[in-house]
Amino acid sequence: MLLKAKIIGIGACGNKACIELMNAFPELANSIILINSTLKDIPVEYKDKAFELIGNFKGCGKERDKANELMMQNLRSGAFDYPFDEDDAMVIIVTSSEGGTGSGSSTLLAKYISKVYKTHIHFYVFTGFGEDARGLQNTVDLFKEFDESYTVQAISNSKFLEETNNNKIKAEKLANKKFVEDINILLGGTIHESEQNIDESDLLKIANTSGFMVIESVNLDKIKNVNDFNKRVTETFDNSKSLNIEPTCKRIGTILNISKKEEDFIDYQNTIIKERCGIPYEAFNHIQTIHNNNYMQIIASGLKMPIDDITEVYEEFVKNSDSVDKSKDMFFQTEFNTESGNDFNSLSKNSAKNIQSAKDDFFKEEKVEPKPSKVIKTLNGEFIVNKDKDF
Ligand SMILES: Nc1nc2c(ncn2[C@@H]2O[C@H](COP(=O)(O)OP(=O)(O)OP(=O)(O)O)[C@@H](O)[C@H]2O)c(=O)[nH]1
Ligand SMILES: [Mg+2]
Repeated sequence: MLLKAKIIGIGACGNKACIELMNAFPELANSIILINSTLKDIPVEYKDKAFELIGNFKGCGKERDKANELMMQNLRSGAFDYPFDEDDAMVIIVTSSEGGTGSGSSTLLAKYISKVYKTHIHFYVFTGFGEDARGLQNTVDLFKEFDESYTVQAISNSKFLEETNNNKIKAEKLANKKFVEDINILLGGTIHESEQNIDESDLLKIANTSGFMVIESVNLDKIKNVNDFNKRVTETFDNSKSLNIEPTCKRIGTILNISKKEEDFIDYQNTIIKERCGIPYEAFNHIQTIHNNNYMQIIASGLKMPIDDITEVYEEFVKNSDSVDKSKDMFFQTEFNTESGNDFNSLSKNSAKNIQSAKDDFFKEEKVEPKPSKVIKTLNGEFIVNKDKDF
């Protein structure tokens, strides 16, 4: 792999997805950390990679507040810390959005790592099947807590249901497989030396761009001509498992693996990709010929956050539960300025001697008590804070 990263899977979903990753790429084992509020579901052979959050709860029962509180206790006491490595290009935090532990504790951990160690944060989120108000609320609340500096990828478990005959377990497994493929692409595992190279710093630029990211892989097996190529790219985006994107990307990387005899069948203008992802500020194209395996992998970054999807989740949530404060609709606004393009690594890592004071600052700013997350509108128009009872 070209890039080094720590990959932290939090909660049951994050744990399972990262175990899949470890099985597929054993060389990543030392970079993977599993965190949960209970380790009972983690198979014994992976327990040495796992950390159980110390506290009063074993499982957070979909309660994000409890998870946040647990994470704060563990960070504050030093029971858990990010094993800082200045060679890490990023920390990838892997979690479901609908559960408690992963959804609720991951954003605090991200904030801590970002503030104290100044390492870039990449979220990989699995949205669920949207079956209950709590899960929908957790999804909206998770997205609201993302910082604009993060890179965020999100794929939807429910988009895999069609190909599994509505079998949810199979859908989750397929989503995990997609995650494994994406991380391999993101970290440069599919890039081989060639004449048309994406190098480490190109990939770092693409990967560390703030905003939403999609990774797609187009199968170019037995491709016939340019029309066929464009058709396959179109189908890939139509069948994307990502939350929906708008054509607003800042950077695109493509990794084209094509045999000599089929290299004239490619649309090197990337017309469809630009239609779907936007005109990038910078494009990086890699071309290689490895065996007879024809494909194009696409990483588009700096996209606007998928506000339409999250608004839809929110509306579904409102339908499912009465009298919820409308201010929850306020999703952060990503601003797209015409940046200079030199900011990709502006987050220079913290030096060891600054880390303790950064920790002190972090804990001073952060309240120990979790913020109450439910605000209910009363008949006379006042807002009262309601802790957990109604949900
Ligand atoms: N893609 C995928 N999704 C999963 C997997 N396991 C659970 N999920 C999804 O995760 C959501 C439930 O969240 P979990 O990750 O189980 O919850 P948790 O973070 O452990 O939190 P609590 O148990 O509520 O404290 C649902 O939307 C599930 O569909 C998995 O292996 N892969
Ligand atoms: Mg759990």
